[in-house]
Amino acid sequence: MTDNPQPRGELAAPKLALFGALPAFSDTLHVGRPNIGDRERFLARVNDILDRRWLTNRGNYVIELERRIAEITGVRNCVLVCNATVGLELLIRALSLRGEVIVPAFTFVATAHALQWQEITPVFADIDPDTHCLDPASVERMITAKTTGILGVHLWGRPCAIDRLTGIAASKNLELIFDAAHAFGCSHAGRMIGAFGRAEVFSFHATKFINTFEGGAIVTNDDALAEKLRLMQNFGFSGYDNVIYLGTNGKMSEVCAAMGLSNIDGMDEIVARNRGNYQSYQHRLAGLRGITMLKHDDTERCNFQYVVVEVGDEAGLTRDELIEVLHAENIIARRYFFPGVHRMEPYRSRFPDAGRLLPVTERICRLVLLLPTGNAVCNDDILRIGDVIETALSHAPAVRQRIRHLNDKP
Ligand code: T4K
Repeated sequence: MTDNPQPRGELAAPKLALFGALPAFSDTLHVGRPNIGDRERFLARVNDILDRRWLTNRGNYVIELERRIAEITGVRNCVLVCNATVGLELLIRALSLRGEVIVPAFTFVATAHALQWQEITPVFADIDPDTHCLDPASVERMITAKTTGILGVHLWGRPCAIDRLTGIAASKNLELIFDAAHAFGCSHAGRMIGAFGRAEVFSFHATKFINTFEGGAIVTNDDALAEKLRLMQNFGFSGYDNVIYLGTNGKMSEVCAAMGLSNIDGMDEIVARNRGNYQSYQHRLAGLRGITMLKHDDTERCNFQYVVVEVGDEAGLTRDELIEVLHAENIIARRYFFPGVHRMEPYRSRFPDAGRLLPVTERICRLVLLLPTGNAVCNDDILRIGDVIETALSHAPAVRQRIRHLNDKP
């Protein structure tokens, strides 16, 4: 018995929670469930931290994690920070960016906020419909006399059009930096992400491929820039009692670094699990009308941290209707990065018409759906998620009618 039965004489009810069936999952399944590496190794490191009573301020684990990240990315300098947002803010400030910087609007809001926080205007360029990353042609159109830089985002771990952006930045004398929050462990043209532009910033937030609870890293081959970032991240201290620069507190703690090291120890297994999940989704969703999965380049390294699906018109249900179906089944799919940063404050008040210049961003914001993956999700879960999607699509008119009915409820 449902608490809100389908009206009589309506379309036949499919077996979905929206119609009163038991949800497909009794526990909720999340996008961004943290990957947890080797628990014992992590706890051993925590014990060591407690024994040594060295909790933060560039302890052994921070130094070791910086070394490991520099090694993995093949970049000379790694500066760990408390999160990627602060990492971006430090980098933008260290490079003395000002005026306008070109960014995508299809990104997490932190990319634009990091600029605006320093009173730099983020100017939104459109994205490529296939990669969801900055469209270089749109970037070129957005350059003005006030532009000082380009901040690309390797969304979903897919590299930006790095070569074309590098060419544009060089020809216009602009700084080029990357928000690589999603792209640790990914490569472009055989080189690891981290090595491009003047510097790149990774996120190690709990929801990321490798997490340090909260955390991030700035990586660069520019030694002078790294030195400056190190000072800025630690109040400008150069040794005891000697402050030589304006700084803030952007440090990572030892326990966070210990978590990062334990996750990096298990990095290959995390990638293997993510890749397996990605392939399972590919098989299960293949042939479902209107459902397209974002592809990765097989010749490059990828962390497969995000399973990104577009729900096209042919699906018979909108992305938002499908989300309602999934949430009722306790599958907490997400519509990242809806509605687009240009439609969030303070940007939407300042540039109310920005969307007119961002047709691809506007369309992709309506279509994209992220499905749960990571080491908390197994093959059976994916088959069940596929069943839910297939059932919903094959009963699209009834599902749509049911959603309207539920939403009309007084
Ligand atoms: N640039 C880009 C392109 C980014 O995507 C991000 C962060 C940044 C920059 C900034 O990096 P950080 O400064 O954060 O290092 C989440 C994350 O908070 C955010 O870090 C991330 N991007 C973004 C894509 O996702 P929300 O608002 O979606 O978080 P929330 O609380 O809804 O969590 C997401 C899902 O993860 C939920 O369904 C629950 C699950 N979850 C989350 C946490 C924290 C867990 O299962 N366990 C957990 O501990 O932003």
